[in-house]
This record gives sequence, C-alpha cells and structure tokens, in this order.
Amino acid sequence: MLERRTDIRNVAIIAHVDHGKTTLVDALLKHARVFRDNEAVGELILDSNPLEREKGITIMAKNAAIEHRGVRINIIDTPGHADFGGEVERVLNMADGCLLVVDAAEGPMPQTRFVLRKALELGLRPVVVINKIDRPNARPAEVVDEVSDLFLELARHDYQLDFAIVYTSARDGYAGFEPTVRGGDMEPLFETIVDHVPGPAGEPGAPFRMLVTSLLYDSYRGRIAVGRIVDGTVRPGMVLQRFAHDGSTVPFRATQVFGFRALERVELEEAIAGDIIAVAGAGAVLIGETLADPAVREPLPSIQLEPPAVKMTFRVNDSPFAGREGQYVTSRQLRERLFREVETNIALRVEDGDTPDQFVVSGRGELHLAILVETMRREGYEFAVTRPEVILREGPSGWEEPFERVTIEAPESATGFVIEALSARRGQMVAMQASEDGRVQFAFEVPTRGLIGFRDTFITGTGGEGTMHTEYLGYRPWAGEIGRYRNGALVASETGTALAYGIAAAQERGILFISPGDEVYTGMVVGLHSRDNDLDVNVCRAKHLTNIRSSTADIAVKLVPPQPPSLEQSLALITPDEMVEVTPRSIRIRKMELNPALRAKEARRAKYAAMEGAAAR
Ligand SMILES: Nc1nc2c(ncn2[C@@H]2O[C@H](COP(=O)(O)OP(=O)(O)OP(=O)(O)O)[C@@H](O)[C@H]2O)c(=O)[nH]1
Ligand SMILES: [Mg+2]
Repeated sequence: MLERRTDIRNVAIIAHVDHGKTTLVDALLKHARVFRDNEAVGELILDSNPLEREKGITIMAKNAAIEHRGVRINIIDTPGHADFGGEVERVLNMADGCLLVVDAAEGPMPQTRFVLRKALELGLRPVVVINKIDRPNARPAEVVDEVSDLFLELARHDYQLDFAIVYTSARDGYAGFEPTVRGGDMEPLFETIVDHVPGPAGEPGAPFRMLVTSLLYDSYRGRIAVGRIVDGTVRPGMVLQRFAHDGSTVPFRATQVFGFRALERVELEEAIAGDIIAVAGAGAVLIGETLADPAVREPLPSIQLEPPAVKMTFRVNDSPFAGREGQYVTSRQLRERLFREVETNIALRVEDGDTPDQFVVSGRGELHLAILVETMRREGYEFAVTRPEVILREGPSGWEEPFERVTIEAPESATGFVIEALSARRGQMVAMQASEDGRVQFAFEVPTRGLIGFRDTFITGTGGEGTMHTEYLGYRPWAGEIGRYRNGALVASETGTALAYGIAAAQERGILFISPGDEVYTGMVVGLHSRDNDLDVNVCRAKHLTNIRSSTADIAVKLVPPQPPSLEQSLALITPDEMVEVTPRSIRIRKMELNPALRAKEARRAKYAAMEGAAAR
C-alpha cells in the first residue's frame, strides 16, 4: 500500500544563478546547529569543490540532511548557471518539493523559468522563497506578482498554483511570512517546508526499487550509488539487481547501505521507501540506472536531459613543448579521463574523433566545457582544445542551429553598442524598454554561435555596468554567416626565449600576451595584431651588440605590460585555425599549422577561393 511518510521531507533548492541557494543552505545548517559552537564553518559550505569556491558559483548539485524537530529534511542544492542545468535535471527526481529562490530585487530571471518548468513537470510542490529581502532595492510585492505570472504560465497541476511564500535574508539568517521581516531566525522556513512539502510516498512492503542519481567514488569500496528509494526496503547483504544502460541486468550484493546526516555519510542497518541513500556493491553502476529487487521486471524511467548545444575537440598535445609540463599526456590517458567524466557529468557527451588522438566533447555551453578543461589541467593533464562551436542538426528545410534568448540590462549610453554588437551576431531584438533610472532592458534572440566569446566583449562594451543572461530556446534555421570579429594574430616566427628587444619591436604591431623570458615556439600566437591579418614576429630577437650606445634611451626598452588571456578568454578568442594548448602550468594559443610557409600557402589558397566565390556570384 502507498504510504506517505511524515518523518522526512526531500526538497530541492532551485533558482537563477546567484539568487542565494547555497547561502540559504548555510543558514538552514547553522539554524539547525549542525556545527559545534566553536567550529569555524565559513560561507557557502556546500560549494566544497575548489573551482566552485574560486568562481563563487555552484557547479555540482549536492545534498545535506538537517534534523528539525524530529523531521529529517534532505536538502538538495543545485547550480543556477544555465550551463549546469543538467545537474538540476539529474537530482530533481529525488525531491517531492522545491524551494524556488528568487532575488527580491532582481525578480525571476531566465534560469528561474527553466528550473521551475523542470520542477513542475516532475510534479514537485513548490515553496517560493523571496530572498535578499534585506537589499535596499528589494521590491517584494512586484516580484511576487512576477513569480505568480510565471506559475500561471508553467504549472502542470492546479495544486502547484497554491504555493507558499516565505521572505528571507539567507545572508543574515532570518525568514518571515511578511515582506517587512528584518530579523528573527530561519524557523518560518523550516515550518513551511514541513507543512507544504509532502513527505515521500512509497510502498515499504513492495520490492525494492531505486533510481541512481549520483555516484560517489571510494578507493576501498569502489562506486557507491546514490539515489532515493522509490519502493521497498534495503538492508546490507541483500541480493539485488542492476538494470544497466546497455539493457542487461546484473545481480549484485549490497555490501553496505548509507544514509546522510548533516554533511556526513553514516552506515545504516535498514532504509525504506523515501530515504535518500547510498549503496555500495553495485559494480560498474552508472547514473540513471535502476537498482531493484530480483523480482522487479522493469527499470524506472531514466533521467530526462536536454541535448548539448556546444562541442569542441580535445587533442593530444603535439606542440614542440609537449610533455614538458603535464603528468598525463597520452591519447590513452586523455581518452580514459574524458570517458570517466561522462559517468558523473551526465549532460556531457564524449565521442572518438577522426583520428585516435582526438575526442569530440559536447556540453551545454562554453562554461560547461571550460570548467572541464580547467579541472583536468589541475589534475595534471596536458592537451590541446579547438574553438567551441555549436552543434548543428539537419532539419526538414536545411541546417538548424541552437538559439538563445538574451536578456540584457545596461546603461542607456551602451544602447548603441548592445544593438550593434548583437545585430552583427545575427541577433533579433524582440523587446526594449527604458526605465527612469537611465537604464535600458533588452531582449534579443540570437544564435548560440554568435554568443560564443560574447560575454567578455559585453563586459568591456558596457564598461562593466551591464548584466546579461541567456536562456536556451531550441533549434531554428541557420541564421547565416557571422563575420569574424577578432583581429589577426601576432605569431612567433622563431622558437626560443622571448627578449625585451624583440617584444619591444612586436608591441608596435598590437597587444602582446607574453613577457621577456617566456619560452615561445614557431607558430605560437604571442599577441593580437592591430589589423585583420596574421603577422609573423620574431620576439626572440636580440639587439646586435655594438661598442657604442647611441643614447641612454635604449638601455632599457619600455615594455607595455602583457595581457595574457585567461583560459576562458583564450577559448573565446581563438579562430578555427588555432588551438589552445593547456598544461598544468601554461595556457598558450597556437596555430594548428605551425610551419609559417605552409600557413602562408593555406592563407593564399583561402583568399583565392574567396575571390573565386565572389567572382562566381
Ligand atoms: N544582501 C544579501 N545577499 C545575499 C543573500 N543571500 C545570498 N546573498 C549573496 O548573493 C551571492 C550569491 O549567493 P549564493 O548563495 O552563492 O547564490 P547561489 O544561488 O547558490 O548561486 P549559484 O549556485 O552559483 O547559482 C553571494 O555573494 C551571497 O553573499 C541575502 O539574503 N542578502
Ligand atoms: Mg550555489
């Protein structure tokens, strides 16, 4: 018989990026006195991965369990950045309800809609949390109206329109039922979760079934499968079966069963329907597979994922500096690492490329791929990557490409820049509204292709005063060519050590990425030309020694400080004939063809082809 438990609640926290999800988990953990009084806990406790801490964003969904007045609340924190939407899709099926966090000043944003749609599709009971109520520009009444409109648009069931509203300052640790609340504690939010989110329903007496939503790796126990028990009971030692993705069923013995208490994993003697648990012993288990009693005939429905939109090629590093700085450099090591990533990073896809030393990696967006590159480089991998490009598909009337809705808020003075920049990228403006405070809101529909690398341009173009958000719209007909919007490259013509004299001459021609003392090789991109074409420069050139100094001025050449691009900037900057060489210590941009003579020949060939094309038209 279906029973609804009253002793636990499973709730996911979802929101647009930076609206305060992880800070809200901090506040709940602190209120529940999960920590000893003398324990220094810091902030954004669940953002435990070093890249999450550095970037101040959540990348992976995680869970924590909080005991509150006899009820155990399993809280699942999710990332808000659109590129990590796969993580939201992965974990939502563990929850019966969600806290939709909305910034009291910003209101609902593109990713608010995406995550709410996903949660409502799965039938979750929502609680709306209007957070950052302490902000001086908070406008809670309007934000509640905007959220209500969103619900009217997205709700799948009538009961979903009947959502509770709580006002919070996650940062200051209080919550209340009125927008005027400016103190107290988190008790009102706990109360609302317990009252509004239903306990999980399941049949404790039915055969055991669980959908695997996460994997933990343990050097001693191997893979540990995490998920929520849909039906039945599990005890250590029980014989179960795994419905594998390849269609086979594999019997195994559950060697251990774990539950979660606060941020720790604890061994259990028994777990029942509704519990979020971890099971050891399931062999080569993967996310999305079902673990079940041997009597069960069918797996549970697997996780629904949106397809990837952007891809790039990872290649074995074949630059003249290959193998100098990396620990893992071979094709086999690169391949193993990439295929291992797909086991947990489920919105990512990896395929073998045209040659054995190339792999095509597809993800949700540039940041999704850039985070993988950065993670691997920190682990000691060395490789090269090509420019991220969108994944095209063949539609009924020709090629189609992914589109995004771009929402921009910027000072009025940046209007010209915004319209010009996005029009050049084949964007169509669909809305524009000026507000009294001298700012303008825009909405554009733009091919994802045009947005690759746009974020930096946008920040520069608006003097850092604009905000920009994107929302995936789906595939539409190919929008046409988008011109190149980067200058030519300054390319090293010699291999060696860059010297001040050579750099001083080269800096007359553009912006340099390197400093004296840096090692360079023929074909490495050392800067950006001030013109459209690529230019070979010899940054290793030394001044001929003479006995007489012509003037004191050239004893010390004046060097402009170099502007080396970051990894993300490099990925956005490179053209299709360039690659980024990534090692644990360096990020270098290089030409795919290092040989200057062959490169020049290729450039001439491309120019003639273009001229012939023009003549034919
Ligand atoms: N003023 C104010 N700032 C807050 C509040 N809650 C969070 N913040 C700030 O908002 C920023 C983002 O908070 P996070 O908790 O990282 O947001 P998030 O939703 O987890 O972000 P992602 O996981 O990257 O999507 C941080 O600088 C917080 O200090 C609040 O109640 N009031
Ligand atoms: Mg977060």
